Amino acid sequence: MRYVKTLLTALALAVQLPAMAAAIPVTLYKNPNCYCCDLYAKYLDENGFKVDVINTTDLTSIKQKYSVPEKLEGCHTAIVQGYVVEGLVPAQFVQQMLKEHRPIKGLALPGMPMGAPGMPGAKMKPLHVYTLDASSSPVVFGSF
Ligand SMILES: [Cu+2]
Repeated sequence: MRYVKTLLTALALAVQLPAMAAAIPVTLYKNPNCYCCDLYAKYLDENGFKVDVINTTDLTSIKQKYSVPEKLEGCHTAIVQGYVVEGLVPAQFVQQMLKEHRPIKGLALPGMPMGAPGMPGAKMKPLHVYTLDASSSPVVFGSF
């Protein structure tokens, strides 16, 4: 029994260490009353990121500061390696953008659609992640 316990501990460490080493820092600005943002922060933490949550009741000025267009607004705004990640964008798209060093300002998943990371329920239809770019109308970066 003791051996099994030691083995399990060793396995758990082996699984955790690489993920911790590679964790990408994220600063996430959210309203203290929005619960899906907390679940989304937890989701990012479990998917290769290390999230620093900052509660604020003045998200409007954060969105203005990072020039998030009104039609692309989500319930929180996150900053990752100089990119803006607006709303409940799946981790895979954030990782893809970082890996490919995309020449965009960031990504956005507008609103709080069901089935997005941090939101309960099933998707009603495919959800689209848009590029954040002040110069042009939104372009679909990816769908899920
Ligand atoms: Cu939220």
